[in-house]
Amino acid sequence: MPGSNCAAADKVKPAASPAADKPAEIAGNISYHAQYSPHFSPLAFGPEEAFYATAESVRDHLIERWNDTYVHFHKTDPKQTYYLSMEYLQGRALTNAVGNLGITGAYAEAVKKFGYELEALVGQEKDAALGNGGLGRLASCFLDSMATLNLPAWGYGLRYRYGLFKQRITKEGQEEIAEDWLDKFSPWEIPRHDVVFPVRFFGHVEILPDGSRKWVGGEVLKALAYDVPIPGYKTKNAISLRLWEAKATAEDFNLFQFNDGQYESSAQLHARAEQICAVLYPGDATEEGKLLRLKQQFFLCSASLQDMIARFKERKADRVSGKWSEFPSKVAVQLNDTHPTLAIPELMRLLMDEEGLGWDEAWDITYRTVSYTNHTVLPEALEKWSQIVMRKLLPRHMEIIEEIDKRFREMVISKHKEMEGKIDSMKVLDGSNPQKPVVRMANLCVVSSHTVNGVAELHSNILKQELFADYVSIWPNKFQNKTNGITPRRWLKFCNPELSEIITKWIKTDQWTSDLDLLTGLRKFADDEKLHAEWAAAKLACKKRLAKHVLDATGVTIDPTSLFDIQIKRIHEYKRQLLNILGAVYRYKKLKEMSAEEKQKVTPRTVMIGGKAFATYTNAKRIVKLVNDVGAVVNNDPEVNKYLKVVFIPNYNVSVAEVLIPGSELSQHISTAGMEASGTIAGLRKDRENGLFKPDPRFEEAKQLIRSGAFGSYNYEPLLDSLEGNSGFGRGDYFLVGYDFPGYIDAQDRVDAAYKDKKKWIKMSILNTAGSGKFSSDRTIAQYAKEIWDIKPSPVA
Ligand code: B1N
Repeated sequence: MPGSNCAAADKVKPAASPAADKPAEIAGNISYHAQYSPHFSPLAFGPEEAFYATAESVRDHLIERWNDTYVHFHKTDPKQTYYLSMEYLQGRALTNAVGNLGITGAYAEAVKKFGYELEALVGQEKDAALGNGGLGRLASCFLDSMATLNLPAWGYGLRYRYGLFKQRITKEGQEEIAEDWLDKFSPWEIPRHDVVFPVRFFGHVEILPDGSRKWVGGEVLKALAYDVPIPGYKTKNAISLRLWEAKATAEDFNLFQFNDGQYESSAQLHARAEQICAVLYPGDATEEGKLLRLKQQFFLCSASLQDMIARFKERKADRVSGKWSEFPSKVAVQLNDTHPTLAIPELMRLLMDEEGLGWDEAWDITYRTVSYTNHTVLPEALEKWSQIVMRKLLPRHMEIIEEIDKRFREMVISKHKEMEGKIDSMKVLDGSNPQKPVVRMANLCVVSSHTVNGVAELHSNILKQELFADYVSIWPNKFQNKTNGITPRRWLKFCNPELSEIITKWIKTDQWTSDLDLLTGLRKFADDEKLHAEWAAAKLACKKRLAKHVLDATGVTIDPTSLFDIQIKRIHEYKRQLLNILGAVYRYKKLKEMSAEEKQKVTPRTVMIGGKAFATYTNAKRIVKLVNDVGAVVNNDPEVNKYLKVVFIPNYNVSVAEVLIPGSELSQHISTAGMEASGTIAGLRKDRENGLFKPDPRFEEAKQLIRSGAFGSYNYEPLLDSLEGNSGFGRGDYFLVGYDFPGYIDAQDRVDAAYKDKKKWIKMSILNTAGSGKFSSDRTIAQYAKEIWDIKPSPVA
């Protein structure tokens, strides 16, 4: 019985080797892990113990494939891509692993022998939340697609001890709690005691007798690899997500000091090593916080590049002594935003100072190896590092960056005289403020990469026409677009089995899971009444599951037949959750003014907003508080709560998204145009500054209701103030909520009307799904492979 004091071995004979398809043998292997990979007392085999033993059993399958894939790549020596990212939002792994391996049914049967449902065990797993939002989840979807497409490709990241914080909602609003995802252990990672590299910080540069330069001194930490096998869907390939952990050595431990009772100073370097991988994003309000983030970035870059070079050498004996010109035809490095930019000077340093190459050869190799993805044009997200800090922490890299900058400027003057006037904005080093000279990381990336890409058609056009326009005249072929995508396995097949089955049934194939364009096959059934009935039933099932989650997480009961309106993403003023909640406030006010008869005609709606606010981002936290306060009033108002509920979904993360997304009917993506796209925004802001903007009375009504105290006495004045006045960042309605409010309300009225026409709504839903094939990350990754990396599928036989 679940949770009883009954050891696994009492029930099932242990078996050391896993058999993929026979539930009895799988159960034996689970039992084996419960006994021989013990982490718990043998007396209990509750859901938690059962989860860990099951995960370890699944891991056996993963390790087999992962080893085979490594050996296969070693023997065939294909060109390999390394994706460098400070973030991966992996979420849970069990459902995905058994799903990709095609052994879900067998494992579900097997765990029944212990009295468990697989879904119940799945819920035991903690999310691996080593990322913030879109950028991190994109990296995780990419890994799934790389493995599925049999591409020789790996991810590199950091093994943060604590993931993104856990969000708790209290009377005060958001509270952050450290997310201890490694509290017990992660069954999916394999510590690689054979993969260790030194990483240096601080120190100085020495000039050797032969004129070469060497970085010495400072402090040296060890980077230890943890491998997370990433299985492809319906393939034998499993690739690696290699996460680095920082360690100090025994030599760094001062036994003398320790014995002398100086416990803290005896283990100083150990403490500093622990800091590096402690958290995902150290608060950067202080100089220490900034330095730590830079250390993290360099740690990732240095360890990963040393590892790539070691593998390059490992694959062919004669590479030990060189053949460096071959490097770019064997290695592609993709920088996920500017966060791993230091890979550029670090590769230069390793090639010159460690391998003895000259500048020109090292530069040619680096340039042909590295490419860079830009994810945003938001000015405050474009990283700039203090030259002073950089020179202190990484003196040799600062020299190399200076040389890159100098050579770039010389190149422009000698080859593109017409661009000379633009050098100041294009160059890498910006010393315009002598007190605070900075390195512009995006410029360093553009200058040093063979390819730069944006992540959506519109965004890439802005890069070419605005942010990086000057570089386009120097390198017309450097800039590309790679429209983002998501993995259809996790985000459709596994999280929405109801809809998946219907799709497979109607298009008569399940191949859409690896060829999402096949969804166009739904189009010809868009008016079929039988499909409509099945489609509606599947959606209702997902909405009921979501309603249960909402009840469990918040205590609020929501009506599964109401329109589920969802906005889930990091809380940010530019993403405009404030526009959404002001819209809900306005809707509430109108409902209050309606007669009972008028209300009968209203489309009942449940507004759900979920997302985490950065711990020090005060206005974002005020928005969280406001959504909760509005919900508390609206949901408890018997006059309106049949027609409107407002719910803040706490602790939005990947596994919560897996419940929310299938149940969503209206997905709100209402960021200010121009924050991720172009347009006439500058003109609109000018209008405000000149007093030409006239706010819509409905906008004033909504704000007034909040000011009246209808949602409690919390001081929302600073938040509402940000929507008023005429100028300044964060004031003067910089994100144009007031400007878009009337259009937004009108659009929501059209949504209400459309939802009433059930037939039309379902048809739209079917056609949207049918047209979503392009947004598979398989398509995205296939394009990266062909158009940027020049790598080819290499399936394990
Ligand atoms: O990257 C996603 C896009 O879909 C989103 O539109 C974009 O906002 C997001 C600094 C970022 N851009 N920039 C970041 C993340 C962490 C950090 O420290 C910037 N995230 C995005 C995937 O392309």
